[in-house]
Amino acid sequence: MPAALLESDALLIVDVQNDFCEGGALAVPDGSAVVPVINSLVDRFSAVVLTQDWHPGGHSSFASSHSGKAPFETVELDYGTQVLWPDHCVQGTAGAAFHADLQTDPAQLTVRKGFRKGIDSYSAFYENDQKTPTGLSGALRERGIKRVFLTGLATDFCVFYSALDARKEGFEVVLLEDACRAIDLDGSLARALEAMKEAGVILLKSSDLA
Ligand code: VGL
Ligand code: ZN
Repeated sequence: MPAALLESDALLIVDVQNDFCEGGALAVPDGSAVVPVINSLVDRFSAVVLTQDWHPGGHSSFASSHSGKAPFETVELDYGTQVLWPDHCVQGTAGAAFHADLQTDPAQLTVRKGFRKGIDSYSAFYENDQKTPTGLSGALRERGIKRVFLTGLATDFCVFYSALDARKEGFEVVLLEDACRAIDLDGSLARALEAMKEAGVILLKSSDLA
């Protein structure tokens, strides 16, 4: 089922940052493999948006901010259960920079997220309280975007929550599976793929684009 690209399509490149790639603080297995795939796509879309995980030091999603807690344990925050992570993507650090080989020049907008100390933000659209918008929906709508193609890291966290929120916001959503890689914590990848399919997200490969 090849998909022909339209003017009303946007490419969303989620968190292709050094800390999520090999050697980074929260490395996603094979994370940098998404870079050449995404680079082959950026010139095919007229709307290209990057997201950048962008935490202040001491962020509430860091295990180091909770005494007695280790990375990948959970904690209850005001807005619900939060997975705790190693310190990562701290504002202005090399780990927060985009992968050096990622072609960022064609992107017109960068959405930074997770910059409020007390609240994490996986989704490119809403923070983890599911109420605080990033402004991305409005930006896409004002440009006439109807369909969002999702790529980047990690399939089962930031890409996943972005996909669900994009559906809630009324966009058609395509997940380009070979342009994403997962953290896969306790089966989170399988759960995310199932939930995305249920929400009407279409799973394709970059080679399916006509
Ligand atoms: C992400 C965990 C914490 C992601 C960001 O980009 O998927 N995951 N911060
Ligand atoms: Zn983060």
